Amino acid sequence: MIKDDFPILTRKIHGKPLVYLDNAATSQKPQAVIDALSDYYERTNANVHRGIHTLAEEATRLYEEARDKTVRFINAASREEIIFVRNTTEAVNLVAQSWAREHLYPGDEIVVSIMEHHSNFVPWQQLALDHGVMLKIVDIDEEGRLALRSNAKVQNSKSNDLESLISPRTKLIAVTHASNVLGTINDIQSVVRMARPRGILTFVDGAQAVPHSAVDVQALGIDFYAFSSHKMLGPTGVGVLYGRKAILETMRPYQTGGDMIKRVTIEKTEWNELPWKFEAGTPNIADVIAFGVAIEYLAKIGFDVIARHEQELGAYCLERLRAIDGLTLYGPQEMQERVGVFSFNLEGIHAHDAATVLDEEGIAIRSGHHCAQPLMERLHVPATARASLYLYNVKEDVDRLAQGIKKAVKIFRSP
Ligand code: 7TS
Repeated sequence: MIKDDFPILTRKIHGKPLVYLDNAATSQKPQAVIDALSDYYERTNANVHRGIHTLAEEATRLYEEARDKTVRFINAASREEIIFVRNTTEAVNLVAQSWAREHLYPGDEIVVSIMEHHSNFVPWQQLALDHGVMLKIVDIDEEGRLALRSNAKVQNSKSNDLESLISPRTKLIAVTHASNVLGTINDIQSVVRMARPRGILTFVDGAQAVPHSAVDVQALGIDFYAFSSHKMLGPTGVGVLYGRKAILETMRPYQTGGDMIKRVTIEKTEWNELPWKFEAGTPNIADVIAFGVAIEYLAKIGFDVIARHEQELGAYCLERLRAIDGLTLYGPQEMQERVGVFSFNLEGIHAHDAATVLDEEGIAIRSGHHCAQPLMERLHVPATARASLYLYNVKEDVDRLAQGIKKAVKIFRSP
């Protein structure tokens, strides 16, 4: 059983076996990833890209091998296109600072969607405020799908679909691949088909997509892709920015200092080559290496197996949740259109109260605004409860969730 590879899943919480359903916040780590971290510090620890002693060479090789694994993982064209950062948030900020600041002018436009996590919203909003750039927001339809074209059924306004929002001044479309609240998988190829012929760049937030399915950045035809190691079995503190080489070459690093230079004189500095130009300072060596092990772990199981498991378990979860009286489920109602992220509200019960009852049952879910406040406003709710599945979850976890929710309903609705 996959579960057996994850030591934390044997824990008891309030005397009950842990059911971990907060995978959209962060995933748990298999023993192989945990071992990679301690192995590195026990056997290899040294700084990278400088020393010529054996440990330094070994650390550099392992660190750069993790980059090669990442190249294969998302099918980038070359290792120059893979930049290690701290997380998805930092990847967005890198592009906002290094690309957008230099390439956008007052009156230019950035299009984002209403379902973005704050990570892929606030940096663009702030840039827009500072530079006189306009931020346009694509709406969703009644099932939480991205409104791509004007014939999509948009509740509030028919003109807030992507096609209608694009103008000759649009320079960038930044959208999430999968929503951390609605679970919606967005049709990125259609977005790219609208963007590329018009010379508009695309930035895709892959934080919730990469853990669940094989992503091919070249097939998608996107310009930037960002994701976090910690949501796909790897350690915290590592994120990836994929950028098309031709674009990265036109960008100036926004963090400068050690490791990212070729030559420094008193008067000026020549940048290092890609990808190191964007990796200023000593990187997160141990965690990057362990991230490489997480990629290998996922690849060994295979995304066909992972996706099939999540689709089956997700369909079961949808069915169990829908059967609960007074439960409103957000996002697409068909499992094929979503990842295993289920946000819901229970009539008359605050999401935090539901989550507290579930915690007492040993079940970890998230409640709150999920760092997506514009979306909460759009859904007219202050918060939702959210259960999110991953490859180690099983049917019994979903059964425990359903029982826990029913218990919460009983407690809070009893007269
Ligand atoms: N983008 C999406 C779609 C996300 O779900 C998250 C994190 C991020 C970006 C930011 O990732 P980070 O690694 O930079 O923090 N989402 C969540 C969540 O849904 N609950 O906790 C974190």
